[in-house]
Amino acid sequence: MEEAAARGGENSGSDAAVDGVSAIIPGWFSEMSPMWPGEAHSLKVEKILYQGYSEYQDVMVFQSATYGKVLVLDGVIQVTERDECAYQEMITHLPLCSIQNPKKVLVIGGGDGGVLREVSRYSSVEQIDICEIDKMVVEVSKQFFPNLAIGFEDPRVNLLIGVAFLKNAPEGTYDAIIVDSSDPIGPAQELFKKPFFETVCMALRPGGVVCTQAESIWLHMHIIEDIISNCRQIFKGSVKYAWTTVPTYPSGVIGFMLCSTAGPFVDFQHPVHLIDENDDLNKSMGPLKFYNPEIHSAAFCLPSFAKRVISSKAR
Ligand code: SPD
Repeated sequence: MEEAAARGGENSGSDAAVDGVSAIIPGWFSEMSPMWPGEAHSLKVEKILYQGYSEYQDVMVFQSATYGKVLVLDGVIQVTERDECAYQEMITHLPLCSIQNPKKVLVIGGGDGGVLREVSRYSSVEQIDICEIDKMVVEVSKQFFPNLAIGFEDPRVNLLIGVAFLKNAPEGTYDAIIVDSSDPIGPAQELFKKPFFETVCMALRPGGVVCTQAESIWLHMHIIEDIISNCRQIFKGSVKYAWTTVPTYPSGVIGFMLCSTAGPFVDFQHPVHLIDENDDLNKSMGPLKFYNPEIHSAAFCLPSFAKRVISSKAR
């Protein structure tokens, strides 16, 4: 955490200069990582609200000047109050609106509760299991991000802290699995590897769907190519890449890998459940801020440079 605080924050006295350019601005949080070398998006810090070390990672919450409260794990922004909707709504509704009446849903990661909040909108859902490795993330979210952690209040939610859960999940159980992970450095590394996708595939019912965080087309095409190649081997149904805009994530965009198992065909680009302003889904938890059926289909349209790489591999 000292490292993260040194990148910005009110305690930073550093004004290190590289080639005459101020590299670290006191009072700002600058997000640096080998996953996005040579760039750092910065947010002005009003106040650091929490800093702690869990068994797995550094956990920090700060009040930013323009994006509300910000949750940072190991120096990387996970959520800001202002733009979290663009990520949580898309990673949830892209898969769940692609199948009829999802009943059993598993969330892997997602300890802040934002994805649970979105899954809770579905009256067809009977069971929501969430498997999060780090209980500190859950506790910190409950303390500082009530609008995300509200997802834990749904009585259909079963919270499992730890890693073993998925391996023991009975075969063919879930209609949908949502993998809301951090980046593949640190605790989430395994969630980007082939054995993990094999386990996910086993846990899904025929024609079941998975949606997993799949990084940025601007920065991580090599990671995306690896994910697609693994998923093509493992998932015998559809394999598609979609993306959304999240201003506080590196490069301002992030993508999702959507796959279905052998069974009833899933046409991810054309949702079978059309949520609109008057939909029952929206009433109890307030209206959706980002997702709609048009943006669902548009999310699968890729810029040419990415289409050349991804469309040749996806199906
Ligand atoms: N580069 C950061 C990617 C973070 C993705 N996961 C965010 C978790 C939000 N529930």
